[in-house]
Amino acid sequence: MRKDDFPLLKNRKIVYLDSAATSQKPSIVIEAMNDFYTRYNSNVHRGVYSISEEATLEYEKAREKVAEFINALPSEIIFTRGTTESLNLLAYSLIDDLKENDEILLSEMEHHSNLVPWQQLAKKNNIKLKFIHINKNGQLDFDPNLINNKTKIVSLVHVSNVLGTINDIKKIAKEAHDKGALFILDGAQSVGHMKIDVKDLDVDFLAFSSHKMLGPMGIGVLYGKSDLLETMNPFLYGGDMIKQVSLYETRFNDVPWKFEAGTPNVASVIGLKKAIEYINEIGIDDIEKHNRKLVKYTVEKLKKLGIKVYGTPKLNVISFNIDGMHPHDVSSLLNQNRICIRGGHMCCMPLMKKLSVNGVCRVSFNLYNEKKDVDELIKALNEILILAEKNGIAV
Ligand code: C6P
Repeated sequence: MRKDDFPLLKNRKIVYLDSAATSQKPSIVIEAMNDFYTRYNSNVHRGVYSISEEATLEYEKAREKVAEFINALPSEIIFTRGTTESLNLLAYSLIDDLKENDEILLSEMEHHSNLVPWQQLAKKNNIKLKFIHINKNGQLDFDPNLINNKTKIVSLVHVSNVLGTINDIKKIAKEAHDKGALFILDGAQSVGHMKIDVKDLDVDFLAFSSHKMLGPMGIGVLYGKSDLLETMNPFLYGGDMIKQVSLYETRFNDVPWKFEAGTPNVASVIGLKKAIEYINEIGIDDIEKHNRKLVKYTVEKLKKLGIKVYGTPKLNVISFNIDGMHPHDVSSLLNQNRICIRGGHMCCMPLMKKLSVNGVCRVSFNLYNEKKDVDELIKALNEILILAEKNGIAV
């Protein structure tokens, strides 16, 4: 699907299978950022001269584009550095709403960025962390009794970056709301890969990163329901997030700017807008279908080779191991065939513990991948298996 739109994939003779870490960027994204720096580079919300007004206009148009993409209002879109910063923003801003013995519900499949910030908050305020376990199919074993009237926050990943599981968010978000808890969604691996409608899912907050959905690095989004953002405290203080400042007092700006202190990453915001336009042009449903087909095809091929696949991957990512071989060794051997995959703990150490492994090998896709890429991977893995057998490594 339109591999030629991605200059890196044309310039380097590689099989790129690490899009869950970061996706490649189409040339229109790169060109839009170049255009900003060569034609109207200036700060936003400050200058009254033409190029600054142009930059502000493009920056705010990008906010509208992001909002439309997830069915939100522009005022509900906060630009951050990425999913990690969006989740940290929440953990800092919500700290005063949590008191001793309140509970936060997470799951065993969370990325460290949806675990460590809550651990820190829990330690500070003596809050209890609880976890939804996963079953042997790699799915959440959700028991509604895990949420009670002490639960203040439920924060879950949408699509696991290890197992490729798609969690039933609507069901758990409803349960959280019925018991008066907030629901936060980590959409790092789902936004840009499947249709996301925050109203339909009824999540209170959604965090995601531009660089995993064909956009530039260094920019991400926090969506929040308007009424919640209005009452929350800012996370960072400084320029642009204020309305009025005296020596001892500050009146904060309106949302979303209240949460965007300092000079933002304007070029990347503009790049993200182009990435969304590109995704819209191809069609999110077609992208999802394409990636699901590739996942199914790959899982079948891996299983035929006798390779252990973890969970029941559905979207974008597949994790596996070759018995007796460290994932880093498998990744290095694949690299000798110009195949790029990720090997290691995937920033999910508790999940690795649950799977009783130190790490996994992970392949992940985006719309530019083809069956041909999978065939090259399978051929190389087959050679690794033969080599392992020759060297007496248990396979
Ligand atoms: N996962 C991976 O290779 P940032 O780094 O802030 O853009 O995204 C953090 C993050 C949060 N949640 C999930 C589910 C994620 O997958 C990630 C990033 C990458 O799996 C890098 S560790």
